[in-house]
Amino acid sequence: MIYSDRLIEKLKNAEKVSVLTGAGVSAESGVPTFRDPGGIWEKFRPEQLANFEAFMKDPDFVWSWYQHRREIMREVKPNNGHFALAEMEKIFPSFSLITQNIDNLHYRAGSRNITELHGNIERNYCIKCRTFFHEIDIQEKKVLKCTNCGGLIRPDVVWFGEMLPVKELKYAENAAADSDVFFTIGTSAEVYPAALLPIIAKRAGAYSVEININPTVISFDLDETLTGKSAEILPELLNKIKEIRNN
Ligand code: BJW
Ligand code: ZN
Repeated sequence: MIYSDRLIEKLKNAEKVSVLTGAGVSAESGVPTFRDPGGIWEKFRPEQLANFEAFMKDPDFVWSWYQHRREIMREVKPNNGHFALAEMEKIFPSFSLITQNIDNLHYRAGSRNITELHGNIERNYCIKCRTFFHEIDIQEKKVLKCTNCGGLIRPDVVWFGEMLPVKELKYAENAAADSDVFFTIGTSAEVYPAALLPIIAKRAGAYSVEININPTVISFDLDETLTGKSAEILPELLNKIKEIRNN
């Protein structure tokens, strides 16, 4: 990993650190990303499946796709990138982990101050009466109906055209604007409004760092890019942080 002296200096003194994660942090756990070659969206564009109209048109199809992903997400384990972020939470006085992921892997790795911008695949709710259902039978390939009112049950995730959860987005925007260092990790930064967070942080004066295997549309707007796999870079960075903050 190649990093600047400036980043080390910033991390040595940082009190408030925030992180935005995307599908790339879970890639090495075996969760397919959205927009990389071989990702789940190769056959379907994200907009085709992750929207309410698609669900209403063919609920069984969209539901079975989420069930398939639930199976993957339950089988996989957090990787060293998730674990390193959980450790960092204990080091900095303020540490906000903002994620676009719905896969629970940050929580399973031990992170606690997590803000989920796009929901969580384990939560589901009835589109008619809004009753929540947490334990959904993983074998069930067909869409389930609400036991209260018979309405369709959908995953509690944010589809295109839907508002992000208001409290979570507000928290994320405030955290971004109030950070000494802001990391953008494993996201293509193509989906809004999450993609604005690194820009908000940068404009508010945070030292803004990207960790990704490839350049993204925002790379040039940020202060520094660490190129490589997050499950490799984050543990190295954690070791460095431990070293410099003990001195
Ligand atoms: C590695 C790696 C390794 C690989 N190590 N890196 C402004 C401008 C233009 C459009 C809009 C705008 N504002 C809103 C919009 C519309 C839309 C939008 O953004 N469209 C764009 C496509 C242009 N946004 C919305 O609709 C949002 N809602 C909204 O704005 O509401 C307000 C509103 C509503 C109604 C009327 C008016 C206003 C909602 C967006 C919801 C996104 N939902 C999804 C699905 C969630 C559920 C599910 O999972 O099924 O969220 S789409 C999908 O994309 C998912 C992800 O969270 C999200 C981001 O993807 P991510 O994580 O970045 O993944 P990838 O695959 O894109 O990138 C992976 C990256 O990792 C790559 O860069 C790799 O290189 C890297 N990588 N391996 C490190 N090992
Ligand atoms: Zn109902």
